Amino acid sequence: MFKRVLIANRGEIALRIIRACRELGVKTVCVYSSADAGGPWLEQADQTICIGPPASKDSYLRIDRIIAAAEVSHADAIHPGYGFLSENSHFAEVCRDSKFEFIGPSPEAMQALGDKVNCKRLAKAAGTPIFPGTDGAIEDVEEAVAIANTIGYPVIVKAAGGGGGRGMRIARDDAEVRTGVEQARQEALAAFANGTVYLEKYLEMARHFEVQVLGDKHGHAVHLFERDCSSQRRHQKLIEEAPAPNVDAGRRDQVCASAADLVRSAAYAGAATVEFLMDRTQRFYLLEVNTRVQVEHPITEAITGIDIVQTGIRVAAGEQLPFTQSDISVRGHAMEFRINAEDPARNFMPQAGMVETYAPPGGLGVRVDSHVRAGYRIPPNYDSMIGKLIIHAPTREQCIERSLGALGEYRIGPIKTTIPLHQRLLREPLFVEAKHDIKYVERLLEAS
Ligand code: MV4
Repeated sequence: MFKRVLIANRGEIALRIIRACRELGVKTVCVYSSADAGGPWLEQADQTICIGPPASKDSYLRIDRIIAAAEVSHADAIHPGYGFLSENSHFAEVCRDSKFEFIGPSPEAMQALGDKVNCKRLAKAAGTPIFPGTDGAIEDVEEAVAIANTIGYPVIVKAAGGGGGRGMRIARDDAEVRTGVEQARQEALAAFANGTVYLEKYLEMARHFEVQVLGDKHGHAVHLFERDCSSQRRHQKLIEEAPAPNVDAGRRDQVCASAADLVRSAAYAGAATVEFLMDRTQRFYLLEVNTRVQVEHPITEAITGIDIVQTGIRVAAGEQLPFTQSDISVRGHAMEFRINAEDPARNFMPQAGMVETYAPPGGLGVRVDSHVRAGYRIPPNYDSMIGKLIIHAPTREQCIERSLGALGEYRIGPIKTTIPLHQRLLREPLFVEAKHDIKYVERLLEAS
């Protein structure tokens, strides 16, 4: 096991990683920006090092300064958390070259799955279900038009290097394919210097279904079942739940197993999430693979009893996965509510500033992962998530009731948060009956 882990992140996920390291007897070094000086999570680290000014590009994204901090503190591994450098294969490579273990996949596995064209090729070989579309990158636009006519409209043009909705164009006829390919290519070139685009069938109404996977360095990979993340607005998730409601056990086991097969085929070590869209008939189609621990990992921890962050650190240190697929089962139902310092009544405007009141809920099946306390000043420089409420109960119905209770207990002020929106969504018949889809939150917000 490692002696000292450097955490290249901030806020709740830095705290989550500190807690996992503590249980493993591993010392922690937290890097921070000047905007985060005095951050409550830093008190929990064994050592802290300021790496620069508030802007992420001058601190949490500065590979040279993070490596320097790892050197002076004699860390032996680096945990990237989520966001920032977590899916940057160059960073993973620099860590390896500098003799620090990157807690996550090898740069090769990260690249193989992070490139969507290559990922789709691996998925096809592994038997993971994919959308019909171009076989690889579009080289000739007229070939793409011909394929669009074969699979039928609508289609979508996507960037191989994209993600989270960037570099996508929906096309409903031949002319839109021609312009869509050009626009997606230009946008992708500008955003991530990779103009590779591909085309696939566009699914109008769908649910977002994602499979949690863990791999080790000994060729093993297992899945920890799935999460439904359909409650989102502009690609920002609001509520996630596990397991996905209203999915037949047979289809679910099949797609989850195929997700584990995919990451195993890439010799992947660490935590990964394989994202799918699910249509009305419970057919699944691969979207992309996230090569990091995700914000919503705790709901999977709740229903499986497996510590995902601890297991990620163990496998990075060379240990074998401490369980096999048949050891893993689902108990109950869990939901996560992202508590964002945003005002839903004012177009989700970020709310920086002083948290004067902070009183989190408690009780059976209630977990709060947050770095915030009364007297904490939210800096304006980073994402607006100030905590996560994770609720576990025996059934989905009980989970909704327990969630309403806990959200009602949660006191944060005077800054506005997403708590009232969550309370509203939990009373929304479409959500309660699990007949919602990826667009229902936006439709609901537009209608009111
Ligand atoms: C799609 C799609 C429909 N059909 N691909 C959006 C972000 C990126 N991860 C992929 N995305 C989508 N890809 C096909 N072939 C619809 C979306 C999509 C979406 C996916 C998941 C969660 C929310 C979404 C919101 C809008 C569009």
